[in-house]
Amino acid sequence: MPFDKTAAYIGLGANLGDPIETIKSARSAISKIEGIRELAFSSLYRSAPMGPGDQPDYINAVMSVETTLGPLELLRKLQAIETAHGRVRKGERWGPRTLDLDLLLYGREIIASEVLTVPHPGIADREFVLYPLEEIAPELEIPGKGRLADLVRKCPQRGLRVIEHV
Ligand code: PH2
Ligand code: MG
Ligand code: MG
Repeated sequence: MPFDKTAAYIGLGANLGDPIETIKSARSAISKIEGIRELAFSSLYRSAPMGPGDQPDYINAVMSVETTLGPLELLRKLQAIETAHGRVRKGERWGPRTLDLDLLLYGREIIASEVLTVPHPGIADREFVLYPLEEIAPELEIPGKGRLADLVRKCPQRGLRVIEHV
């Protein structure tokens, strides 16, 4: 039986250990999940930490995939990859982490459940999400929040910069 494919967007972030290697390894792990095909991957960006300032800069990127997995199945797979990369959940809000994988968008769906909010609640005001997202999907419309290009224009860059083309 054929399954419907949905385009999903995933935000990748890391600021402990070797963040660049971790992001690359996570990309590869995500691409290998059964039921997922990578569509696009942004440049790697360096960004100042949002939240507590006493933590290293982050490396961030955004990828788009096509998937036959449902949103919760996809979330669970991403969480397993976070754990496999040494992620320890300490419950500190916006604290440092070896790997953070955020499900930013799942098709045009709006989801508000206890375990998953899509579009990601921070999507509209995070330069380290909006700019990489615009790089790979300039025409994107964020369900409930408007055109990506308009959100980018309203979001200061805060020193965000491209570090590597991959
Ligand atoms: N993630 C956080 C907290 N702060 N800051 C930047 N620059 N990039 C992130 O990905 C990030 C953050 C928690 O998920
Ligand atoms: Mg996050
Ligand atoms: Mg997260």
